[in-house]
Amino acid sequence: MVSLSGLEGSIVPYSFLGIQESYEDSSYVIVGVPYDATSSWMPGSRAGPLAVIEASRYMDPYDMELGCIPAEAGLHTIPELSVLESTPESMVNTVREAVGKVLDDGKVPVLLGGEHTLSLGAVQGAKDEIEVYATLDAHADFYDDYEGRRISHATVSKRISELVDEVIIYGVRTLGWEEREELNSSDNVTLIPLLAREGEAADTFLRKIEGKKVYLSVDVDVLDSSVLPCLGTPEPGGMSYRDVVVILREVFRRASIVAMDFVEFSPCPGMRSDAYTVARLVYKSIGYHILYSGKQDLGCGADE
Ligand SMILES: [Mn+2]
Repeated sequence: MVSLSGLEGSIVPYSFLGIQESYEDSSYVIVGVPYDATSSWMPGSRAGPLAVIEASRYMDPYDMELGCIPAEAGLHTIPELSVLESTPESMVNTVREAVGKVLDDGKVPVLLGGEHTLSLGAVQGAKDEIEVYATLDAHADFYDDYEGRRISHATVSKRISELVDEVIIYGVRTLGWEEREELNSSDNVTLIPLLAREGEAADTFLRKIEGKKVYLSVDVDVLDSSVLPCLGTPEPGGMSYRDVVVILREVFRRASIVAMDFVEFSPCPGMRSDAYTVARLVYKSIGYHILYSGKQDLGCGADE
């Protein structure tokens, strides 16, 4: 019999950042949603959560920009939700229940996709606590139905607009004609194209969320496809990593983020750097949340 007891302490858990605080003592709960059944072009985002978690295990918990260790707020990674074979409707229900439970327990859900559709379930679970659904996305995801589906990665913002008071979509750089028509007849949705005049688009977006309770969805295809090539629906002309981090910091500074997700990352075989980029965005977001929510005093931002 090989004894594993002596190995304790030398085993890095398969959890975000390789850290596994108890659920009870954690402020942030990482929830992987390995689902890509409605992806129209390239499926593969089912492997996103695991790739991001694996890459995150090689990231230093110290955040140089903030001068603190955000992980000290307590990170807990739950097992991936069992949704791989689910219908979109049943995946959405599973996500809704998970997010509702984490919020009821007074913690912040951090979801890793998986396709964008999961945001519908997450918003359902967070509905009573949010005023605004804000998303960074290259796409509007505003079809009323897509390929015969009402619940799909391409209809998710439209479905969410039927649930919440206000939807703000920032970073869009491609739009379907039918989406344009749908947007014109929706009065609670603001679409802010990335190609609006330099600086102006970001200001408009940030003004819109100022002081609000927000569900934040980061579709990582808002990044330029040269920065992050492994995506379900890549689109050139996007943001740099630096652009996104600067915007995210302002988002967390100005709004109260109730829950968040990072979706549509679809790992390419052999490519590791982009999984790490997504992991870094997730951890940056947790750090900014700690800095501006003021719930923990970990010394974040003290040197600034
Ligand atoms: Mn997208």
